[in-house]
Amino acid sequence: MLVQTPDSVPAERRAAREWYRDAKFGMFVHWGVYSLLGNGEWVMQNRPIAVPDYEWLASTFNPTKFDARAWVSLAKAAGVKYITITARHHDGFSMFATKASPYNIVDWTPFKRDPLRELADECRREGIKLFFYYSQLDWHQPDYWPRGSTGRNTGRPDSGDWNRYLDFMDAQLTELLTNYGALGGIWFDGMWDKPNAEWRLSRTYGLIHRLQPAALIVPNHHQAPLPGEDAQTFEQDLPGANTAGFNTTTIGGLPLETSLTMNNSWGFNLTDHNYKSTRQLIHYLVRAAGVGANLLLNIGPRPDGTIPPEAESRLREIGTWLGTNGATLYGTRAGPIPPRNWGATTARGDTVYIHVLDWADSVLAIPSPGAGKWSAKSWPGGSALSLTQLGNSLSIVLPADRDSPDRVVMLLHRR
Ligand code: JFZ
Repeated sequence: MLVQTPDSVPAERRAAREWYRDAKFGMFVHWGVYSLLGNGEWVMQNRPIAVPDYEWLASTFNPTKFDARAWVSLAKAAGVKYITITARHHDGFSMFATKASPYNIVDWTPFKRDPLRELADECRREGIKLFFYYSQLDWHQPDYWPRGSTGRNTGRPDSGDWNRYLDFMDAQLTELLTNYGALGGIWFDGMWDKPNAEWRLSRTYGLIHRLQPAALIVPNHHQAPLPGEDAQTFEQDLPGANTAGFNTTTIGGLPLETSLTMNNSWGFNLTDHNYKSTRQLIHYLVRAAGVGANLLLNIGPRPDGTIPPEAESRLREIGTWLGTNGATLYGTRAGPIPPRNWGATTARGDTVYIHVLDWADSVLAIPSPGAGKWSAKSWPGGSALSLTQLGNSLSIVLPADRDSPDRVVMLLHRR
């Protein structure tokens, strides 16, 4: 078993963790064979679809309009610092060139291209970090045996070799960490399917850290972090909240990330137009930063490789907003005032940013973030705002624009 004390994390990875804490905003991409059916990434399990039928479907996957440059240029316009994309989801289909199984986009489909290679090259050119989502759960491989709580209705034999399955995963991870340049890291998901299985985590994590000492391991198991892991993730909820029922752990000292769907689906859903508004998404991003967490905001590209217009327009609008307000989020840490109904706070050095998200009035009273005298300026613009200090609280006359998604106040120590 790997024993991890803070000192045993090498300098490269400590630096990568700080980079990741600064990043604040990532783009999550769920894209695969399932996108063809327009009913989310769980369609194989939910319908259910037997392995031979799904294999035929995979043989038709031909996303001729996929354009890595368009995707990465959208990511840049949105203001994200990294992309996390499904290299292999629970359906077991590899969206990359792999020698470990013919069931992959290059060998199995008329497309024959490796979209992850194209994306990795483009991300490197544009300074966006790339993370690979990798499912530990598999609904296709016979060796994923004994089965867990899902994947029982795909017509596989009741036998398999678990260790061979784990070797298969290690072989694929070796390819992902060898053939695509420096990665941001690996985003693991699916262990929850067999919580009591021997996942050989220390061996797999050791392999990853050996191949790329700066790659982060981001697990989506929603348990307390295990040795070798670099972040704590939350899903469909802010750290500290648990409306979706996924987030039952307490927040520890590792970097935090929360993933979110823009509508109600991860993988492409043809009829789900229930998108959150740009304003709601900005609020989520700000509230995540207010607890020190990154927002990993999902898109589900269509099977032809294009991105749904509702998702694209929202990403561009968030990016425009970040163009003006990004300095109050990127590189900050959770602010001194914990989340409030009215909003959230972030901080960089001595500067505190008060993000007023839901407050109808023109004056806001808050606890003083620290001893001494404070002054307030509006962001952007930097014009002085009237501030009255009364004991341990500050009353601030807010920037006038009440319709803005976030009235940002910059608080500075008065000298
Ligand atoms: C998982 C996947 O099953 C899903 O398809 C999607 O990729 C999402 C981002 O991650 O969903 C999860 C993962 C973990 C839990 C619940 C749903 N959990 O631990 O409760």
